[in-house]
Amino acid sequence: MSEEESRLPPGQHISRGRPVIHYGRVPSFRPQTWRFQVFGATASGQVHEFAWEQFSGLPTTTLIADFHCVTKFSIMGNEWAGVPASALLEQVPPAPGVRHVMIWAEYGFSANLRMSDFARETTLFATELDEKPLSPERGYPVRIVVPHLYAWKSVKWVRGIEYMTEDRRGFWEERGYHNIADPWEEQRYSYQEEPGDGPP
Ligand SMILES: Nc1nc2c(c(=O)[nH]1)N[C@H]1C(S)=C(S)[C@@H](COP(=O)(O)O)O[C@H]1N2
Ligand SMILES: [Mo]
Repeated sequence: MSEEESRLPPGQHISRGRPVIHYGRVPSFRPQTWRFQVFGATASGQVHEFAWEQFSGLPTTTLIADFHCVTKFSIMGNEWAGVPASALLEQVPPAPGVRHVMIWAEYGFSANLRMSDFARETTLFATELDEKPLSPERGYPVRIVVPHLYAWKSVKWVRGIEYMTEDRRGFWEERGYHNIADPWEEQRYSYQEEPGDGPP
């Protein structure tokens, strides 16, 4: 077994290339009108908006991580750079009862995360892959990367986050995929959920 194979979650194989997958069209980026919104249960009770100039001025970090698609291929050793989720939590703190976060993208695509997954050190709003700006089909100008969960949670073309006191399913979670999506537990489908894993 190679070193990379030893990093594979159960049922996954290493992809040769770097496939691009998403539902729908690739949106175009208009820096003048683009806004990143933090809304829902913010501590201030207000919606916070970042223009592209502001968002791209936030402190960044880098992360090397593997990427596991629920369709069973994994892309190993991606080098991401971007704004850590923790920086956003500091900039716009959530209200005390917030336990979940919805990630919102262009065209209304969404994915939900538990706050504990969102707040992980390795959760990043990536603006670069392998030292270059993201390509349009990989999420330009910004995608979230949540490397410890199946890759549909790594939403491309992110436009905002919603702080939530109650859990709610996102786009794929409503369509039969697991609410939590831990690849090490092979949490692929919603029928595998245990009580407490998702909203009733
Ligand atoms: N906005 C958006 N983000 C998305 C998707 C999508 O359909 N729309 N698909 C997800 C899925 S299923 C996967 S596997 C990864 C693929 O990322 P990649 O195209 O960079 O390989 O993006 C995720 N992010
Ligand atoms: Mo996927």
